[in-house]
Amino acid sequence: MSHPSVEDIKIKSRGLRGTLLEGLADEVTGSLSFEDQRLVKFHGSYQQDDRDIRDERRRQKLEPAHQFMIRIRAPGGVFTPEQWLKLDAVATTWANHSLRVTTRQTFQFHGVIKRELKATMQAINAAALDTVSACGDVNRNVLGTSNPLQSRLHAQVHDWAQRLSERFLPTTRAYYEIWLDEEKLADSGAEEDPVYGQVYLPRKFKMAVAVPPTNDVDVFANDLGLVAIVDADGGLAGFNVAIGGGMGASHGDAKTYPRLGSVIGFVTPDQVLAIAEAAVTVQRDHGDRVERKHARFKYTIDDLGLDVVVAKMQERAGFALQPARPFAFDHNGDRFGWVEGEDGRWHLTLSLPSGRIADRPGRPHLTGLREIANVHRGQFRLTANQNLVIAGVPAGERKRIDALVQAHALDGENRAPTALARTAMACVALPPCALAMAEAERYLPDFTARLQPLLERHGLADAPILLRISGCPNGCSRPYLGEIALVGKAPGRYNLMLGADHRGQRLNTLYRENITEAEILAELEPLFARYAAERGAGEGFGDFLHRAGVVALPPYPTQVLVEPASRKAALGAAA
Ligand code: SRM
Ligand code: SF4
Repeated sequence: MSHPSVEDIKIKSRGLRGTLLEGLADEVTGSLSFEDQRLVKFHGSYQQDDRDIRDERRRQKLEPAHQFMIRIRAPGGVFTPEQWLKLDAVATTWANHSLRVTTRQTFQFHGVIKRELKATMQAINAAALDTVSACGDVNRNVLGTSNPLQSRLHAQVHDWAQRLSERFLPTTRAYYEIWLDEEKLADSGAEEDPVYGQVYLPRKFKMAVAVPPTNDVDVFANDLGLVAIVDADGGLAGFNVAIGGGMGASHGDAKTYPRLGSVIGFVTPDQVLAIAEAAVTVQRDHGDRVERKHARFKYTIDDLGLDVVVAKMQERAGFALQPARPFAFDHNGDRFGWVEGEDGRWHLTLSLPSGRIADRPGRPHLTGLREIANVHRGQFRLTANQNLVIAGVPAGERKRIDALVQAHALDGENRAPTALARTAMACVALPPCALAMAEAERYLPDFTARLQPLLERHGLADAPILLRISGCPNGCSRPYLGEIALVGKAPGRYNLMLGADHRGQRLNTLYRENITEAEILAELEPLFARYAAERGAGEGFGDFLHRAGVVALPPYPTQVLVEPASRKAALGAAA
């Protein structure tokens, strides 16, 4: 039996309701119907199954061990200690006893079963949080440079992440009716949605706001990226706008590729919402609604032409973009350890292994952070690199936080992991991800442990090399921006990608295809030897590989150049 298309499902869904209420009440199966599985994504949840036991259950003629992943909407990734404690309770009551920080600055829960899905959503809502638009063909969680408490500018920019998120929420009340038992209003199922209409977007849409010199959100990996530009007084002058970033690709399908955003000009703060709406609606009206693999904004832009899309955006926004202004990113990682904010409060960035917060032997991270939440009076900030900032700590409280960090092996000064492990990222992959072709999160610690001795052999123990692993080419850990990246091809086999910069401005290139761990290590060791012997002062591994001619630029737009400042030149540089 052939399934209806996602476009049909959206149109017939009566504002994303479908038969979700009936499906949730059906106790015969732990699964939702095909249609409702597509719709539940818009409410922030994915139906999955535990792939570790999939074959065994099939042999036993049982249905798969269905479970749900739930993703929170948290623009800029800010949580209060009270919210932390409530989310910890959700994790330990309904989910798999872990909180998972994602590469888009929010939390996911894994392992929630269908009959507890509603209670879990209600518990999340009781923490004054929601999951609306965390997944689905809508604007997703908006990223904002960490840390909003660090300076006035960071706070202003964080505010934009919030405003963009709220501006592009769907108007349907379906979420409130289905999960929170809200009474149906007269227009239930027929609410007008001026941005999304009945068909929503052809595909997911992602936005990020970055504050140079730190590109910790990988702003150019987003459909719409905003780069904050500072005025003479250190305030926010406006943003450079970049469009068409995206990571996803499919092995062996040349029509799909990662792409970095093209810088198309500058807008003042009062123009931000209009230009964002122009980008979203151009994609809504011109994106591919037939081939989902080819439906992201990046393909719309490349198919129509960047200039055509920019002209359409300007027409819809009602103004012309100003020339892009100069900016410079120096890094796309997090800055670990304590840093003092403008107001004298302190912020501690901790590295979390693949963002997973759980109690493991020798690493009681879930307990440790619960204890910190019990005494902390500031905020928790998630980073888009799957790390955590304990933010807004008065100087006098630092000692207490440090003691808890160290007592729970949470990356205190004494237990710092290697530079490699600190900055490495891996996507979730197996066992819950239906699309995983190889391990990622579970494999990262083994791989870094095997790579580290090679680095040490060449005096590179502390070299800040950016490693990213994804279980498939969809690129959820933004692997195409890793100086070294493994992209899953099959169990135990990866494509080895090399040569991104560490500023999020140049994609890497396929170096070796479909190879095993032993082959990966054998390929990397001679490159480490050359890097150790030939690198220039401060030269990153990816930059070195380019200078040495080990990798070449791939044939698609891979570089975001900063200069010169005119829009025309910026367009040329990015094309
Ligand atoms: Fe992703 C699909 C996990 C960030 C590109 N992603 C998935 C699904 C939902 C698998 C599925 O469709 O069945 C994964 C669920 C696994 C699980 O159990 O959690 C999944 N993506 C994740 C997370 C949790 C990875 C992580 O380790 O943190 C990230 C959640 C972000 C969030 O909080 O919203 C996550 N995904 C990303 C990113 C990175 C980013 O946005 O900065 C990308 C690349 C950027 C981009 O969108 O181009 C990304 N995910 C994809 C794609 C490819 C989309 C495409 O354009 O082709 C898919 C597949 C799809 O949509 O069909 C996908
Ligand atoms: Fe799953 Fe692939 Fe995303 Fe990893 S990159 S979480 S394997 S979809």
